[in-house]
Amino acid sequence: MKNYILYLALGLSSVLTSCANKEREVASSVLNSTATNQPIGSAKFFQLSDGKIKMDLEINMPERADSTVAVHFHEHGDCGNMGENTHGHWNPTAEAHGKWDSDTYHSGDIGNIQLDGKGHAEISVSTFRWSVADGDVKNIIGRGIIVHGGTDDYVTQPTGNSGPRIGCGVISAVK
Ligand SMILES: [Cu+2]
Ligand SMILES: [Zn+2]
Repeated sequence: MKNYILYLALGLSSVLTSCANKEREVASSVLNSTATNQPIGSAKFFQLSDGKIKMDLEINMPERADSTVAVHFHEHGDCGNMGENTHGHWNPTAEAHGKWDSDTYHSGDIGNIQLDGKGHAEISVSTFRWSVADGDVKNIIGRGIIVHGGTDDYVTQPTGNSGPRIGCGVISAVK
């Protein structure tokens, strides 16, 4: 009987834990080629139980196999004019452009991503720098995501000299 109660308690606590840890998708973006308007990838955002938001980013650009692209969040969620309408890097903390997790960087400075022999890459980034709360300066909803065809040098201000805008998406809320 004692064992039975113990197992019941363990079972219940694991159910509660798994609910609490469940990642909820809160936003997403389809990335399209600025040249052809065809999909080249996606970003999915999940609210984590520790308060961070996690982005799962996938890129598929066979024409860019075995090269790097550079990814940033840009200010405006408008991919018109070959991505130029997204304007500059989203910068809610008024920091300098830089490498992710360095001393100073924009909150969407994802940086360089290595594509494999098929032009594919998947990365995950989790951070307290993002939110999906209305009125929050960290809110990522409605921002643009730009894929650049060059290499982010992490130094040149305010862009990293990352090259042409080859892909673009808009971050939308998932209800
Ligand atoms: Cu950029
Ligand atoms: Zn930047």
